[in-house]
Amino acid sequence: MTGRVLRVGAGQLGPIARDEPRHDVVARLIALLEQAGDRGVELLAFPELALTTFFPRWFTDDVSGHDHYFERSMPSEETKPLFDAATTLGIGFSLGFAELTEDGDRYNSTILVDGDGSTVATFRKVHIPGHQDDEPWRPFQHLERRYFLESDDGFGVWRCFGGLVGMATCNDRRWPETYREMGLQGVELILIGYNTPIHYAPDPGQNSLQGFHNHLCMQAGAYQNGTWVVGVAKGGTEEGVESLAQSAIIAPSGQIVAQALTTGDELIVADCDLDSCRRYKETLFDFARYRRPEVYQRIAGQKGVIEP
Ligand code: ING
Repeated sequence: MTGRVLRVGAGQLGPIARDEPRHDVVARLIALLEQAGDRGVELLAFPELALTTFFPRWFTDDVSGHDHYFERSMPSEETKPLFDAATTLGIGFSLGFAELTEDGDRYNSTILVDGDGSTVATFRKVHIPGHQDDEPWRPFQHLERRYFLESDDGFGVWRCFGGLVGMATCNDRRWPETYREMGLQGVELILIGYNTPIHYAPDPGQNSLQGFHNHLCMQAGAYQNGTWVVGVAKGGTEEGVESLAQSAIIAPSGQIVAQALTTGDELIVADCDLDSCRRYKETLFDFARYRRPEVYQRIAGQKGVIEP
């Protein structure tokens, strides 16, 4: 290792039951945090919606029917022990949670907290997959478009942990624009939590490819933008739905340097040399030298396909 090495962890979670109290989940998160402390981790990434079961799999007539899964403040009374433990250990972390704002807006959010306990930023998921209304033909729902707004904040990058850190959430990782938006800000580490059911009702033929697609999009995003990527799952069979685990830490080369072995609560760790990003940012992907935005109008200006 030569440069600015940041020891990063991914705190993968196994299933969270529908009625599992926040207190019990926070205890699981703190257990992972303590394992991370034993291994000298400086920044620990937790999954998307890490405090509760993936509730968009169930339809409620009134959208507020799931509001008990949302946080009205972060930290809250139930999550404060996690923040306190992290500050005591001097470990920064990212935590996915369902955010209910004072205005009554609902977002699929992730908070990034520095090692001294200060909040760096809160990211709100940009690409919201799934559907809006009950579709009884499905074995389970994916109603994120019913319960979460699409964030218009886009993708930020923050100077913290000795480098440039960004965030994305689950479906965001499937869109190349996600990585490039942060790549154009010089990002060196992207933290991505996900909850990904193996079964994809619109095309079950993709089920067997979920693991391949999961790593494909994150490895490509890492390589094409010269950045580290941490993908951290809530996996296992949660309320009867088999969800992808396979958390991974990916180098700017696109190589997977650490990967979860189980589908349960599991810590994986890697020493991320942030200076190694330059091997790609200053050669193949020297954006200032090689990119051609003057011929990319469609990417930013057009939503759907317009055939010739
Ligand atoms: N989950 C899924 C994801 O993008 C999904 C939605 C599932 C898409 C299966 C394709 C196949 O990983 C979330 N929470 O975005």
